[in-house]
Amino acid sequence: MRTQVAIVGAGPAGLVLAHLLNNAGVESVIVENRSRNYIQARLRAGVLEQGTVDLLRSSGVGQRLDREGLRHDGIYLQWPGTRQHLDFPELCGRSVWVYGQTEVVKDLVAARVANDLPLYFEVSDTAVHNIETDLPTVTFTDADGNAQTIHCDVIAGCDGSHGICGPAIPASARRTWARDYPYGWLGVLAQAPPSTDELLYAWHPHGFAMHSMRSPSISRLYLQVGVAERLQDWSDDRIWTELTTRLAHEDWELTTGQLLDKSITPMRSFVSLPMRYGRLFLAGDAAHIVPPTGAKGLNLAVADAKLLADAIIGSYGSSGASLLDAYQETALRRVWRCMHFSWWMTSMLHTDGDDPFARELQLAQLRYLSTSRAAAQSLAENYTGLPYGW
Ligand code: FAS
Ligand code: PHB
Repeated sequence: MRTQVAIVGAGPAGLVLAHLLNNAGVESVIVENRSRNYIQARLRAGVLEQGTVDLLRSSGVGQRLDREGLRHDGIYLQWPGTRQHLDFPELCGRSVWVYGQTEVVKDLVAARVANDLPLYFEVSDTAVHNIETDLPTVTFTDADGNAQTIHCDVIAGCDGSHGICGPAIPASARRTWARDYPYGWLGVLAQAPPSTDELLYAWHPHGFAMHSMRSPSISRLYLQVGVAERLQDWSDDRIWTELTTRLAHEDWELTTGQLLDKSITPMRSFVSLPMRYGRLFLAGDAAHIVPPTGAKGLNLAVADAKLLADAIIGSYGSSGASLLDAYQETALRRVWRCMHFSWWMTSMLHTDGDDPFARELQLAQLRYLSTSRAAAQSLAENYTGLPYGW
């Protein structure tokens, strides 16, 4: 088959890219190795930056978000004896929305299917070819076992942190930066009404804990655990007991309930360059990974997709190749800003061994955020998302 843009991966990056291209009349084909049900149920991010919400609305897929999304005007930071609210609109004039990545994916897939646009699920053997020429191709085996070839102008590698597009770039041309953290998150989805109106990030001597949510009846909570921890060692009771301990504050009570899902996610910071090699462009987790503490992963993927969409659309119009040529340099400004913010939030809130000096530094940073408007504004403008093109 022939198209203008072949997109590998139907996560937020691939789906947003395809949607924005379609709105501009640029054709694309998406190939995805999982099923529709799988990608729509895959528990991932929960917070959308103001810019992401504005983009989904302006591009015509924000209707359900407006009905069901929860606008949050701040977060709570907590450490023993203190629970401090940061008021985002007051600090930086922006908010965030709690609307799960699962819901964003559902909305974008529904729009793609409703417009009868090509999206191949459950493919296998995906591979990219001739990426250094003007005639790149993507080959794959479709769900019926048929070998397929897509002839295109551009390939978008939106296949996440375990995809095939990044590795298709010769190792001699690649450079990576990586930091693996000595801890991860044990995440649970609970049939329990949230005990807090806005997200609660808590530093505790036992380790970090966070209270998020998905709806007025579903809570999403996280516990810092060591990298060697195994899920089978964490009974529901042990999880609730530790969450209750780490989130405790004055006469506040944590509402518990049935656990619907639990998983352990490792944490790493990772950047892989180039984000462009010939006619192959990488976006989202295919190029960079951030620890989830700053709620940047999904939003950075969407920002890449918006930037790449504008560049591709421009290349068929008056911009010529200039925006495509500038893609990596422009994307990296936001990537490294989000990389730093995610590392900073993670380092401030997660205990790492029993280093008393490090703990005092963390508590000093938290106290500074609760007493300095300038410090709080810096967190607020990063958490709610810097404007596109920043
Ligand atoms: P994605 O990984 O979402 O999508 C890539 C897609 O490509 C997948 O659907 C995959 O099946 C497909 N694919 C891969 N290889 C392929 C191949 N060879 N052929 C065809 N298709 C292929 N971010 C937050 O902000 N907050 C969080 O709490 C949070 N929690 C996370 C928990 C986990 C377990 C993980 C892995 C990530 C989490 N993230 C979180 C980050 C996450 O939201 C990512 O940043 C986001 O999904 C990035 O979107 P994409 O770049 O589209 O990659
Ligand atoms: C979530 O609700 O899953 C969530 C929210 C904020 C984060 C990370 C995860 O920083």
